[in-house]
Amino acid sequence: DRTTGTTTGTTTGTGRASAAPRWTTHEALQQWIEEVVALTTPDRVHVCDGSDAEWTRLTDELVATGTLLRLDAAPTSFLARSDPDDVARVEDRTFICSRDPRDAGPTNNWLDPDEMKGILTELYDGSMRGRTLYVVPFVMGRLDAEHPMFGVELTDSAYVAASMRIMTRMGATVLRELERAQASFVPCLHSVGMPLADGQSDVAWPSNETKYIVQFPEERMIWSYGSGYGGNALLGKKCYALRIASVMARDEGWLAEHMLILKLTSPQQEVHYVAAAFPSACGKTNLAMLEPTIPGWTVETLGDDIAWLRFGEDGRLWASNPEFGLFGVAPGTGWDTNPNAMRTIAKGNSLFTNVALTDDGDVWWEGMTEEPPAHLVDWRGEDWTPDADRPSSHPNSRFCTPISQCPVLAPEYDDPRGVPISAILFGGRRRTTIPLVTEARDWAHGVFMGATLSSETTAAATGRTGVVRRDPMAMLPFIGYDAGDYFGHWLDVGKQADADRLPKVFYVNWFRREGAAGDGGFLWPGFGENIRVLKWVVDRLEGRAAAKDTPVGRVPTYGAIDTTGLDVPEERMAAALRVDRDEWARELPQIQRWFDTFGDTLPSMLRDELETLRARLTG
Ligand code: GTP
Ligand code: SPV
Ligand code: MN
Repeated sequence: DRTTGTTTGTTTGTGRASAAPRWTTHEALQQWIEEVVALTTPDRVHVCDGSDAEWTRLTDELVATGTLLRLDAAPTSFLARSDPDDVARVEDRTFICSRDPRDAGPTNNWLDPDEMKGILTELYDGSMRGRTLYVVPFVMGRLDAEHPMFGVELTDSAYVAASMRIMTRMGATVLRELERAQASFVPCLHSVGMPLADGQSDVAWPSNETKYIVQFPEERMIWSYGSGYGGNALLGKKCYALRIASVMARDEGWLAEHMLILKLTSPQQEVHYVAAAFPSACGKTNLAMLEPTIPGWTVETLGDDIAWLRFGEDGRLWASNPEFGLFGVAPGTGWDTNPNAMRTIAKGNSLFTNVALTDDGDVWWEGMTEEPPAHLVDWRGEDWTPDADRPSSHPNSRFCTPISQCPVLAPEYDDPRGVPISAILFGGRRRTTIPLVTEARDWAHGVFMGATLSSETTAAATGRTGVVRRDPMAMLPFIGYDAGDYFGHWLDVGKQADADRLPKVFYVNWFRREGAAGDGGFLWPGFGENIRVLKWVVDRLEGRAAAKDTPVGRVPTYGAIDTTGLDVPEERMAAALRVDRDEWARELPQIQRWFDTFGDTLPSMLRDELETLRARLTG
């Protein structure tokens, strides 16, 4: 067939002049594939059509090579164990290679684009030897969008090709549309960086110690090398839909954000759509699929990780989820915390990575059930029993599953217009200081809340965990340009609409703990009980809930959060909602230092907000 073949004999000699196989009638794509083939010298090229037969072939091959293990208890799902050194996003190896270093800003790693291309071209030279190059034509968002957002990933990882089928709309229909329109696309080049010599047998998880995750914002191009894991390798996700898309959004007047989208229906049948930005592994998937604990409320899911927000003709911000699947944190996901995620993966067709294997051929991870099984094979492939002093699953182990299997998927997920957003929540993981919920006074104050958002680091990225860092709009690792300019863009977005059409902004913290140092247990039960906070948010939108003005914003008055049937004593509730002047006095210099890392790109409006906060706290 035209889409599969050996490249032998076509990559030597004079490049295009030789009889290169015709992979596509898309001229630029054909030429790019030829260039990559010539550079990386794969043994075969396969253009993915996205069919069921292809999925079967890919997963069969991955089982044969030992990358995947078919689950006896769930035969349409598979387990992968990664190399122990390739388990999360590598932020210190992630670069924004803008022409001018100033355009990468103080929060990104930068290298001159030509220099970076030199380094990577050397690494890519022959890097696919012995492997298949998969061509994955995909679209972020819908193919019937006004301007479909095309990408093509060239990867030497079958695991990545299979995962891309879950996470994006991809395959023959996308390629046909690309060809018909000769449309432009974001080129995404990916190699695990482990060529195979003649006769050399493969390992289960090929990768390279040297890793580079590189965005070229002006060229709208992505080059990734050395890692096969998650956001490092599934290039439609963080690299395209956030880093590159945030640059497009800046230029075109919209927003590409690290946000879940949910639909909330009140007992009075009022419908509100909420978007929420929490840093990695801080509760987006859980909130997006929340099962309410109070009667009459319904939550439906539209997205759990990425939202693209554009203004509608009505002057409101409309959000859509450009993804097609869920790539969720496994540990902590259980029938009591996130039953809808459990129901989603129970339907099969899922790839699990770095979780434990049960004796009857199913997956298990910490938090799935209260009691662990008596015996497991852990994520490294070693025997594990409950008395082991290490977790059975890696803290950043993941399930990758089609979003269409989510039993509470909102029908609007399939609406190309998206949904009009009533409220934006910012949230982080903070043991102290940040109240359970705070309402911003206005858009500028909301942008200040987002710009100063802070959270304890998690296992979603390599490096130390539990360290408080500023994570503006939960986008620190994903802003594709200068973060000061990004704040300015957020403020500009607010100027594009009437104030009463803009979403109201709230700041939430499910993770505040007992004790002055925040070293006790969680003050707030979280998970399904978070509906009580969402209820307060809706009641604020509808003008029926009480709030008191504090130096940091509006917090619920005593009793304004519905605690009916909830076993949280009054003092605990008060502690969760408390605005503590001493804690905030310690927060101020941290915010000041954060703002000082920006030069003149920090909008003066945000400095003004900081001075207002300072004055309110000391006044
Ligand atoms: P990414 O996919 O990395 O962007 O993460 P995410 O924001 O979708 O995080 P997710 O919902 O997967 O949650 C990550 C961890 O936070 C899990 O271990 C959850 O158990 C825990 N978590 C989520 N919601 C709550 C909550 O309301 N309270 C508490 N205490 N923990 C929560
Ligand atoms: C995150 O880290 O925010 C994720 C997982 O959603 S990854 O796709 O690896 O970026
Ligand atoms: Mn994420």
